[in-house]
Amino acid sequence: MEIKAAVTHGKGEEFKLEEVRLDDPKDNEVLVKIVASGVCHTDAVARDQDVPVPLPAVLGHEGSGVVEKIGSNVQTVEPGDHAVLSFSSCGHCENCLTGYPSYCLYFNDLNFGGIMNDKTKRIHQGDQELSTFFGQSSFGTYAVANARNVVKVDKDVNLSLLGPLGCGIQTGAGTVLNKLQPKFGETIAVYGCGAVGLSAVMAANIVGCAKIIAVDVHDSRLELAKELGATDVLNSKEMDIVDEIKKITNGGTNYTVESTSVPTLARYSVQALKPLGVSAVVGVTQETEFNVFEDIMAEGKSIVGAIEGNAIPQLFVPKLIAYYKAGKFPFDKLVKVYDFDEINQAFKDSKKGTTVKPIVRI
Ligand code: FXY
Ligand code: ZN
Repeated sequence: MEIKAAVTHGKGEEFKLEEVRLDDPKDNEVLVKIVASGVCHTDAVARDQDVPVPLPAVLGHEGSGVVEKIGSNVQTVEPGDHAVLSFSSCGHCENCLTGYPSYCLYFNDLNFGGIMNDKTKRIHQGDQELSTFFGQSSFGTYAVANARNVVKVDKDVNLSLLGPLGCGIQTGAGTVLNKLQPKFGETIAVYGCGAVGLSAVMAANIVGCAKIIAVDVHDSRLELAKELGATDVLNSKEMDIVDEIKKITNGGTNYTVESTSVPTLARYSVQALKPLGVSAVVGVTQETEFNVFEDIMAEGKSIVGAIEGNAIPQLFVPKLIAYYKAGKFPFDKLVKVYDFDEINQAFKDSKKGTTVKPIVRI
């Protein structure tokens, strides 16, 4: 079928809205009429080729929409269902089989390699094949995705807001609820108040953390963090945050979520823990320095990684939606909606920090 998509032709180039052809879904796949798509930093990373997704490509990996057609083997959704699209995984490797699809052994190929699960592509323009991103390419009017990427969601919520639950919001909330699992009354610091960090703040609030300390350089985001449940907010431009966190908590927090990708903050996130504390790094930090003995070993601390909040999207996203409906996970406060032809502006605002989570209405 002919669809309209935001095509990325070359490294760092602006998205261009163009006609492309989309193949029919294969046996294990689903055709989804996209209603909206979140904008995630990882789309910009792919556009700028900091991760070499083969170009040309149709990016977008936080799609939401209505199921239009299903392949002959698909049993999990049917036409007319509302759906959120999440990341790709193979379903048969050891990590998929043990309930950790975001550590799928083929994660990089399937999400960043431009291909679908059967290693072929679905999007064409003239005689060129375009890459699929995260098995969905949600910056288009329709998307074909493997059924494993598709999460059926309730129909009584605004579908156009739900796409980010498939990546950024799932990452932040899942890092707290699935990976760190703080107990009621424990303490946590969250570095970075973007969509990932603020979702971690909301999750810590759900758990009942006694101290939720949000750290950022933008006062407006710190204000929003307070509204979402942060008990204390720190502007890291104005103070030594390790000292300050230790003061507030009488020696450090039990947990940290580091979502900024700023290398020094990865180290601080460990230093500001109390003994035996755990820091989860979810910002893509390449290198930083630790004094392994002082920073980690001597106080029995851990630093751990997490991808996509250790979530199984089909289980986790509906839970987040239930909390949203109950008023306990107000992720809509992070969102600003743009028209499809404003997609480049949406990325600019996200980079500037004026919009926390842009969503483009397709
Ligand atoms: O945007 C989604 N999450 C990613 C899977 C996080 C890892 C990104 C690695 C490359 C930028
Ligand atoms: Zn993402």
